Amino acid sequence: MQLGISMNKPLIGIIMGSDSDLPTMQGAIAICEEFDIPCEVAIVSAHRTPDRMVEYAKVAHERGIKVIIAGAGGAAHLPGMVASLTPLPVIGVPVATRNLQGVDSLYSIVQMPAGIPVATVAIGNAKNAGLLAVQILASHQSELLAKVQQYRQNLAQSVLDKQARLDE
Ligand code: RP5
Repeated sequence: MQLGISMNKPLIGIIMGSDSDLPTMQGAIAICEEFDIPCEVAIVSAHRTPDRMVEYAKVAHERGIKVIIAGAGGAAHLPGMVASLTPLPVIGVPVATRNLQGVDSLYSIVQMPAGIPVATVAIGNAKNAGLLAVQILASHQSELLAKVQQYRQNLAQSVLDKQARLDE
């Protein structure tokens, strides 16, 4: 199928319901780049292109994808529908909407009935979705696990640096 941006042998699939979700989803793309994880980016709408969604989700694991990050807004059924069609872990990103500020997206994604989980991050927090996807991959890759630990150390150091500037 014709996808959007795709690197060689992508391990993380980043999909979204509309190109209007892209600014939000950049957070996940940036994390893949930071950790040097090949990813693919595609617009896959659950209600506008349902056949494309089914096609994407059913064969993603056969193409070597290990984790899918799915962002959507409003009646955000994309992450749940994709999760129902793939054995891969799916991380949902609730995209903020104009009228309900993303509370609608959050509830649509987080309230999956038992049996088909979607790991849901905070409204608009695609960065955490990217980090969670990297950590899932890192659980069986020691080199990547070391990078995650280094990332955490850097976070801690940045707090200490801020404190040091305050103390000056
Ligand atoms: C959802 O509808 C998309 O995920 C997007 O967040 C929202 C609005 O889409 P557009 O009207 O901007 O294309 O399907």
